[in-house]
Amino acid sequence: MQQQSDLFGQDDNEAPLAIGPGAFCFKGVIAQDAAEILQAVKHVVAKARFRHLTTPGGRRMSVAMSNCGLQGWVSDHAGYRYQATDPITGQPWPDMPEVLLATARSLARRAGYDNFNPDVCLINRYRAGDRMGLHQDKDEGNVTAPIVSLSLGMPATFIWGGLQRTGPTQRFVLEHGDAVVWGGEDRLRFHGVAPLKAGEHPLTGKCRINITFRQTGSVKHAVTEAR
Ligand code: MD3
Ligand code: FE
Repeated sequence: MQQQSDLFGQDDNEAPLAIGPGAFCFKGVIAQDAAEILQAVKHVVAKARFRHLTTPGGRRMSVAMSNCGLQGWVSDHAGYRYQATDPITGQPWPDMPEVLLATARSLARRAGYDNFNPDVCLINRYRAGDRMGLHQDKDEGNVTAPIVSLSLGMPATFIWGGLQRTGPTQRFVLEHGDAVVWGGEDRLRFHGVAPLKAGEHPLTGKCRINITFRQTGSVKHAVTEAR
């Protein structure tokens, strides 16, 4: 990984922006590593292709997904879950590329979450109009570990609510190169993504790539305390 940010990103040692008691945003922090990260994504999806999962209720998700790591998030008529094999190929998910693991661990540590050991890396691909409805991420056995998210390519409006589905929401834009770490009391907040606007980015074309790192608790010796 390179050691300097671009003109508009945060420096490697700069404190992140606290957007909640346990949530921290690093604007532009991965912009310099974007090409390398996208290369790693390309490598993963060559083995575990992007696919549209079906919700337990039978709806096709507009966002296309893939995974790497020891576990992957899947959804079908039977429910949402993590599993060690790709349902399309029956094979284990591709290994988590070192650049992805190192980036996630470094960002978690900088946000105050030491010993983050993600065993899941979920890769989301948004095209124009694709959205993600308000939801909580609670399928991980270990909700004391944070989630680290990386945004690449087209910008998206992120919607952030509270611990109940109804109630006030905040919106902010996640842009190319941004990373956010969500832990502590913000870990179980409802959140979603507004429909992606059409456009193009030099590195990703017409899409947005979001990468989230999670710890399901299946990693042996994982430290489960957030701080
Ligand atoms: C806030 N992805 O994959 S990442 C998801 O941009 C997901 O693709 C969105 O929500 C995306 O589940 C948002 C940011 C994010 C991830 C996890 C969170 C925000 C979060 C967990 C708790 C609170
Ligand atoms: Fe989520």
